[in-house]
Amino acid sequence: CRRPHPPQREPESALPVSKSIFQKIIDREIPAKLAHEDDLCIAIHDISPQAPVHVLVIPKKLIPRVNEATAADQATLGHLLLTAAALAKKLGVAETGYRLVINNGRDGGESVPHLHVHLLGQRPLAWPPG
Ligand code: D5M
Repeated sequence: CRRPHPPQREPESALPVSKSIFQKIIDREIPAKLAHEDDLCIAIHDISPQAPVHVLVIPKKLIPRVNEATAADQATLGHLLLTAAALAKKLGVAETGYRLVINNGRDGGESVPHLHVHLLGQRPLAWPPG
């Protein structure tokens, strides 16, 4: 028969799903210097530190960025901040001060599409950020 073939599309499940670098770290497929781990998150030392203390607090659940977080993520989001504050104490920067940063999207400077909170400290941090 001469029926035109509609363009074939892969079913959603067959599309290649590439894991983010952080998912690979969570799954222990690549190494990282771990600062903390619990049921909801891990924290690792940044591979390219921008301050003497530079740790990333990363939820185990894949939330690409804060823009995509939903009400169901409320407890996880709160946990990330409380974990960052606890790590600031553990790493000795709570007294002098520190900064928590979440880069969101292109103009926000996001480079890894898996939500993470940067904890930066142990040096004076300029404001406004670049
Ligand atoms: O931040 C992404 C951050 O992730 C950036 O500061 C580098 C860091 N990074 C990238 N790969 C690794 C590995 N493998 N280990 C530790 N840290 C890493 P963003 O806010 O998305 O720009």
